[in-house]
Amino acid sequence: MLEPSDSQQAYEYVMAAIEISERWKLPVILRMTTRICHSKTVVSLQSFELPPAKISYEQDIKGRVMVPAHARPAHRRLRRKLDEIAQWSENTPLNYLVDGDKSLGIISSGVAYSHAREAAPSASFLKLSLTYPLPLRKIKDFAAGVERCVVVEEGDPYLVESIRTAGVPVEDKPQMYRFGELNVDRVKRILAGDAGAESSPPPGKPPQLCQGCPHRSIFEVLKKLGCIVSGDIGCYTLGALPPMEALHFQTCMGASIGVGLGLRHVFPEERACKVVSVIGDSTFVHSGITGLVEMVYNRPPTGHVLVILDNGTTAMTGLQEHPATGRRLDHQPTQKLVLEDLAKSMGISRVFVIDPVKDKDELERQLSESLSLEELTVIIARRPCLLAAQKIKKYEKDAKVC
Ligand SMILES: Cc1ncc(C[n+]2csc(CCOP(=O)(O)OP(=O)(O)O)c2C)c(N)n1
Ligand code: SF4
Repeated sequence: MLEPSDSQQAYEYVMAAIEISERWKLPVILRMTTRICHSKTVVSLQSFELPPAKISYEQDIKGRVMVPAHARPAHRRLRRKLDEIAQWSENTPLNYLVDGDKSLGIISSGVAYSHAREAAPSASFLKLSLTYPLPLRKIKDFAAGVERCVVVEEGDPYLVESIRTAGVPVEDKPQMYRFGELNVDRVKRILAGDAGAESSPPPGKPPQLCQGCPHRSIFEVLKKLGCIVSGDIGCYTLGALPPMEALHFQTCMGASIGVGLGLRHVFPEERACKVVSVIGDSTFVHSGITGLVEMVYNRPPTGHVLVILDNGTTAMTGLQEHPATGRRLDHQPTQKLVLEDLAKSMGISRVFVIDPVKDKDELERQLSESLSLEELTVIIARRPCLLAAQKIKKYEKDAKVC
């Protein structure tokens, strides 16, 4: 696992991760945390040696098919590789020392390192960028060479626990700093051993659905009908926040259907028939389809209602295309996955396509009727995202010209 501390390292470590991965044939995690992703620092571009354009293929069944007979030796290989990487990590420039005053040594990683450099500019540092497996000899030597050694890491105490387990006495941060992000002031307090109450941060502006977002009218209807809504991840997750508070569950991408079905199965009947699953079009294509198969295969006694919020794009992550838009990521036309045809092909007869803004009354009527029937219903609430609507029109026009 590699942990960058700023934009430059985020850029460079992509290539470092590829090199490690290619050399040891292992997946490498590039651990990006909130502040690294949401900050900007100057980046100097570098010329990297790219791997050969032509990939050669060699058959390696024992390495690529993990039946038990292959998995047992693979486990030994994995441990061997991790030992090798741990040895290599003792000398790689990814883990580096910053000379300073020996009265205070700080072991740090990720964005916490940048905060710590600012909080204690004259201290000695061991900056760990390869944080799994750890260079324990380097860490021991560093800790032995300073009077006081503090581990400054954001979040849960992974580094400090691993280092202490290896028998190296290091200072931890007080428990309160385990929660929330660190910043320069908090790191100063950690170094001062200050566990006193912190002033509360200024209230942030909570995110909201855009004014006029087509998702809004759907949540208004769901709320009006007193639905128990099993939701998913996308712009529409904001339907959970006040004043709407009309989305009641969200677990992981695609879980809305399975969770909704589970509720339908275990709730008493009068409550079960209020459960609705709500999922965005992109999320549905990504990992909701298996849930729809389950809905048909293990049908709850009260049936189920699924609403697919088809705004014609992947709004939350930046308006990307997906298989149900009929365009590839570069917006060029391709075969379109037709959501209503897919649902019908699974044997669901009650499939409706409704514009949730123009035909809001019809949406309410149809939802209300569907909740009263013990059947399987799929409602596709189709209306483009406000931010995507103009672009979609242009892509469609360009496609016609071609
Ligand atoms: C496993 C996983 N991959 C990627 C993401 C990032 N992500 C968040 S929302 C989202 C898709 C949202 O699109 P859609 O469901 O169409 O809803 P919209 O934002 O358009 O309302 C993605 C890919 C994630 N949360 N989880
Ligand atoms: S970006 Fe689109 S989907 Fe997201 S809140 Fe705004 S209008 Fe709604």
